[in-house]
Amino acid sequence: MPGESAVNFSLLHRTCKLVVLLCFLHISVTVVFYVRSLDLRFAFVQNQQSHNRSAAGPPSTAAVRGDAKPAEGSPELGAPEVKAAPDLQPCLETSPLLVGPLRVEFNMPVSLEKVKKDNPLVEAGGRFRPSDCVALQKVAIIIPFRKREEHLKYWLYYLHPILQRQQLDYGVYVINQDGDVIFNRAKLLNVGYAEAMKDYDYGCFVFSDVDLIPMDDRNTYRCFSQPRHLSVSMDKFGFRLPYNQYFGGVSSMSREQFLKINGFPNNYWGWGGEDDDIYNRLSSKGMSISRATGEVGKCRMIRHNRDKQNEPNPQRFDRIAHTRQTMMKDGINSLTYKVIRKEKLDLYTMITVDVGKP
Ligand code: UDH
Ligand code: NGS
Repeated sequence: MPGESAVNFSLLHRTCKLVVLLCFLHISVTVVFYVRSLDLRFAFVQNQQSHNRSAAGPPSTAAVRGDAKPAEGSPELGAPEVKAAPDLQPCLETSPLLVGPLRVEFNMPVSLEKVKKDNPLVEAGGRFRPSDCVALQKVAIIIPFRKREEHLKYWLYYLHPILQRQQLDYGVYVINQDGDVIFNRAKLLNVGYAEAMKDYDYGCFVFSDVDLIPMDDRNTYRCFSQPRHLSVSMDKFGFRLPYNQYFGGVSSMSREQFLKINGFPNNYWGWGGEDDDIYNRLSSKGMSISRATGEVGKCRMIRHNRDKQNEPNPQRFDRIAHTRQTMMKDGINSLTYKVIRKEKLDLYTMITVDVGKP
């Protein structure tokens, strides 16, 4: 019927109009979202370029011009690297990113992939420097190492975020003793110093056992006007110093302080005494030990059994009795070793080294 077909046609016409309108709406919305996403991507790229070396934190943590105090210690330690970033101000003496006491435990599994994902601003070889201010010190962190992969994962997991919050220009060096001959902690530390100096103009050296984690980020891993003992109150000693001259675990020294004592002894094979020898060296050169308070200096040790080929050194008592006579002959000036491999890994530089045998 003609009337019925007219009604059908008008219904069809209206439906078509609605479909066209909906299509138009859909295309418009798609275009708007596309343009906005382009904007965002552009902004993100810009952000990456200006912050590609930044730690997460407030927008500006630099000192207000003229307010920044030089770092405690020699001018060389505090000298910011003006050449690298001429428009940046020195970082503040106390980083505003610090959070204080930290929960440290070792009962969860940790993977290097996760640590890498959690620390996107750490660069190859375990290098970092803040992007919004010039770090007050360039710090090489040296870890003596052999067959402690599990401990190293925890160390990297806890320390990278802490060191970034401390606004240090730092690099992590794991000095891996090759082979199975008896372990030599102090010689590995000397190797770490020598190898790190080939990489960058470090002015400060932190020497850390792989199994020690600070429990407070105010315990800054930097150098001071006197050599610093950083593992002040360890859980295994009931959060107290075992003895006043104790200088084991984690310590820091500026390049000048290290060179003044001719570095560390090379002839302590096996466990014990090398840290006491280092203490003797410092004290014989008129230096004293600086420490954070017991509260700020708290740290946890990852429990472990004695390693193979690191038995107590029977010669250690005799050696520490003669530090003053031997120290200027045995040290960084008499160091010999052979680098087997140097690998710039995502979270640290691993240097595998043949340190010889007794
Ligand atoms: N280290 C290694 N591999 C070794 C030996 C030592 O990586 O085979 C490194 C590591 O960084 C370690 C540091 O050297 O943290 C000091 O060695 P250590 O941990 O053996 O010294 P510590 O005084 O322990 O911590 C001594 C043995 C404790 C036995 C406890 C038994 N319950
Ligand atoms: C001393 C050792 C140090 C050692 C310290 C703590 O007796 O090397 O104990 O050891 N000195 C000598 O043996 C001469 S610890 O309890 O951490 O194993 O660092």
